[in-house]
Amino acid sequence: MTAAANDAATEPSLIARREGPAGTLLMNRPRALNALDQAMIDGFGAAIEEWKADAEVELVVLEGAGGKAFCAGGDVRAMRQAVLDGDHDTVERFFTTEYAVNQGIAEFGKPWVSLIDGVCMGGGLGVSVHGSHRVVSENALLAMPETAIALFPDVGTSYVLPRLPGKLGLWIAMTGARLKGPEAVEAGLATHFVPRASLPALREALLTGDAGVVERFAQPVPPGAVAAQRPAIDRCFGAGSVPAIIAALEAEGTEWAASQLAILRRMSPTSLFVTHELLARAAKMSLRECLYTELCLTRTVTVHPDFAEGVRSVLVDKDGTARWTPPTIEEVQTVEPLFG
Ligand code: QUE
Repeated sequence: MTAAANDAATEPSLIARREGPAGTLLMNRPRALNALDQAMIDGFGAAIEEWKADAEVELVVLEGAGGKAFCAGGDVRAMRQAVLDGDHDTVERFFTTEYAVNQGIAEFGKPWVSLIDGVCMGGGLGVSVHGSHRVVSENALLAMPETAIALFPDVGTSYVLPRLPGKLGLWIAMTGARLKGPEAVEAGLATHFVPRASLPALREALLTGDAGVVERFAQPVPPGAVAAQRPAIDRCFGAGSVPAIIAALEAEGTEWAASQLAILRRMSPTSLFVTHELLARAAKMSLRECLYTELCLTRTVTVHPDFAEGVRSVLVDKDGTARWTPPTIEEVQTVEPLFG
C-alpha cells in the first residue's frame, strides 16, 4: 500500500510500507517541514484502517523525512487560502479527517511508535501524542504554537494538555513554549528519550515487531528547565482567567515572568481566551468530546479575521507583526459564541 501523491507527483507525501511485522510511515514533505496536507491525512487514515485489522501488523513506526523535522503541523497556509477563497468545504474536510486520524491513533490498539527527531508542532503532536510511544532525541523540539496564528490547541491536545502535571499544559498552550526532547519527557508529552545516534538501531530493532525494545534504548532524563519553572508556572497560569494570569505574571516581578508576558502580548488575544476556555472545558471531557469541540471551534475560529492575519504574519509574509481584532487582551469581551 502507498499513499496519495505529493505536489511534485513523484514520491508520495506519506510513504507507507510493510517491513516484516511492522507498518512504517514516513512523512515526506521535507521542504514544508513535513507539514500535513490532505493527501498525508488520507494516507494516515488508510494505513490505520488497514493495519488495525491486519493481525500480521504488530506495531507502527512513524518518522519524518529530511533529518530536520518530524512534522511542523498542519498545512495551515493552504487552510488560510481556502478560507480567503470562501472554500469552506476544503477547510471542513481537512479538520474532520485530521481529527479522525487523531482518534484512530488513540484507538489503534497496538504500539504506535513515533521517532521524533526534530520539530514536532501542532498536527505533528496529533499524529504522535495519542500513540503508545513518543520517542524524542536531543534534536526534538515540541510545541503547540497555535495562539501565534490565532488557532487553539487542537488535534486532541485539548484532551492531553489539561492532564499534564499542574498548569504545564495551559502554559504550553497559551505561550507556545518550545520543549526540547528531555523537557518534553519531563512534561509528559514524550515517553522516552533516545539519543539521535541510536535512532537507526532502535528503528531496526522495532522491525522485529517488539515495541518493548524501546526500553533498552531509552536513557534517563534529569529534571531540568521545566521542573525549575513549575512553581511559577502553576502559580501564574493557575490564576483562573486570562486577565488574572496577566496580573499574576506582572506581580511575579521576575525575568521569567516578564518574558512570558512579552510572549503572551504577541499572541492573538482572542485565541488566548479561546485556549483558556477550551482547556478548562476539556479537562472534564473524553478525547472524542474534545475532538468534537475542537471541530466546532475550527468552523468559527478560521473565519475570524485573526486566523488569516496570524498565518500571514507567521508563515506567509513572516513579518511577525500581526494586527489582531481586537488588538489587546483588555479589549476581548467574550469568546463563548465561538464555541457554537
Ligand atoms: C503556529 C502554528 C504552525 C506554525 C507556526 C506557528 C503550524 C504549522 C506551521 C508550518 C511550518 C512550516 C511549514 C508549514 C507549516 O507553522 O500549525 O507548512 O512549512 O503547520 O507559529 O500553528
